[in-house]
Amino acid sequence: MLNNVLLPAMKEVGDKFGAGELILPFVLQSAETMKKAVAQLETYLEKAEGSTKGTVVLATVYGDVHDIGKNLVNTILTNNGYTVHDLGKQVPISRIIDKAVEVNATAIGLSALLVSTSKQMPLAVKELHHQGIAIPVMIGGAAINPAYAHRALFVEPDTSYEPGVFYAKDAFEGLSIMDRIVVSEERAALLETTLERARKTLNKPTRDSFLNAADPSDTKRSETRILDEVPTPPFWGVREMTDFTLDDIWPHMDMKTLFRLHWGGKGVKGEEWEALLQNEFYPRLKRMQESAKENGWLQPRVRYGYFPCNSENNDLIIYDPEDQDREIERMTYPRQPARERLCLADYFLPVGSGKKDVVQLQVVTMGSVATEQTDRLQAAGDYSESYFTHGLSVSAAEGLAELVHQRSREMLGIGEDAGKRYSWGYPSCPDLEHHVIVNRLLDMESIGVEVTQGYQFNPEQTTAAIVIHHPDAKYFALLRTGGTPDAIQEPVAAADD
Ligand code: B12
Repeated sequence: MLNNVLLPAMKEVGDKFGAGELILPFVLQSAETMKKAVAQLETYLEKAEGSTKGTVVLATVYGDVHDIGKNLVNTILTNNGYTVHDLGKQVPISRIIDKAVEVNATAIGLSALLVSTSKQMPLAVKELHHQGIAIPVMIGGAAINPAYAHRALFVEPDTSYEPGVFYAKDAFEGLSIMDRIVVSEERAALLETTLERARKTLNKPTRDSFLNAADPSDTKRSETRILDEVPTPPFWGVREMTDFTLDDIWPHMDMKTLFRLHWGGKGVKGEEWEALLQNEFYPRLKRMQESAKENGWLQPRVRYGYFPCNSENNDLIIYDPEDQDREIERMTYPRQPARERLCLADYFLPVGSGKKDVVQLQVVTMGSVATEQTDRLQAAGDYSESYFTHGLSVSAAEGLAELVHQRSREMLGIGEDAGKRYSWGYPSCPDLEHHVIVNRLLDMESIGVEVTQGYQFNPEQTTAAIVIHHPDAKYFALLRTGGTPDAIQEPVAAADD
């Protein structure tokens, strides 16, 4: 029953997903059914009877709290015949390796959200190599791509990690990699093609080489206008914004991103899309918004502030709101090496102007309850409900960031489209390390947000931003030439979080 009916059925579900005939939430509902059916069968099955295709130790890396991706991989592998040991999030490399050795893992699976935390992956491969442990490693996550895995494969410039390092763009690619790893001829072929491609990648420029394309000694200001007047903030310093409800957030949510990206409706067209909206997404959204209000699993909080500031070369100098000539923080931004040679600092009045400018900083979160709700549903096998819940909580966080930005424009008395909001980790301000400075300025702990070792925010449905009032502000990338380096450079989302 398992091998001739259920597993082939799940394979068919995977194929339909791959062909764009079935969206992720419905794949997850199939996995829920599979889980219940297998639970029935297991009462008759002796575990030893080879009822597993292989063992995978799965983890979200140290410093990273993003687990929806990992959970999807766990769900797809578990319900396609693999035994998964899911170690959770923020997992140190030593614990992952110890578990993999203990359970004689067929493979290790690592997940991360950000470039900063993804750096744990090549470190883990080096440690495995160093300890002489030969277990294939699969990696995935929003901020990496195949080239990243190619680099992680080479533990020394001319030494590759023998069992292989494999990038998977989604859970089903992870499944097909596993299905090849467990068949020795297939595994050898996979390793060979991966090595071949990796050797080619080694000669390509890395992300860092692009970021470092921005020459820090190039500090000559761009042609960006120096404003005569700057807005007066409603107050100097930091406050918690409290005069809003979830009902105020919903209108600021980007429905297209929610339905297409966070709820997996990408690629559905025409009548089928209309039907999905009318029969599924709209009624579900209404139901979940009501449930969030009644059961309190979305707890939005905001810290924001206005600081006197000036630019100096590529630096944004932030002064003490109480003593406006006293410098308290300084953030250096990369300058485009070509084209308009833009740099975020240029949007502020230079020190020499003799006047202080104003910068707004904000951090918004949906709180840890959203994550607990998502984890509870995942643990109970309600995979699709967990996915929808994570999606709505993420979209609400983005909506809240937009609400705060809109309110700030009103308070500054500038047009509703004036200025721009930038989040660290995106091209025009790539340094996630700045989150530590922003935390000092905004005291994020006071609304339950911490910055992890990987410069990520915990709870995960949190975003921070620098808001620039300059009417000419625009989003820009540092890239000099085309071609994709080995990690995200161009913004995926239309605008910064
Ligand atoms: C949703 C989202 C958010 C949400 C939620 C984030 C969260 N923690 O869940 C919010 C709005 C809160 C957010 C915030 C931020 N974000 Co954001 N975010 C995204 C977005 C749009 C989608 C990520 C996502 O959830 N995808 C859906 C899940 C299911 O996919 P996934 O995790 O990638 O997993 C799948 C595959 O990758 C693969 N996979 C993943 N892991 C593994 C492991 C194995 C073994 C295998 C086989 C497969 C596999 O399979 C999974 C299932 O198919 C991405 C861009 C993008 N389109 O990917 C940017 C992105 C990740 N964010 C980015 C940034 C910068 C941020 C912020 C730092 C911005 C800021 N300064 O505030 C914050 C940080 C948040 C924090 N907690 O620290 C950047 C990261 C770039 C970088 N420099 O590292 C990205 C890449 C956008 C960009 N273009 O630059 N973000």
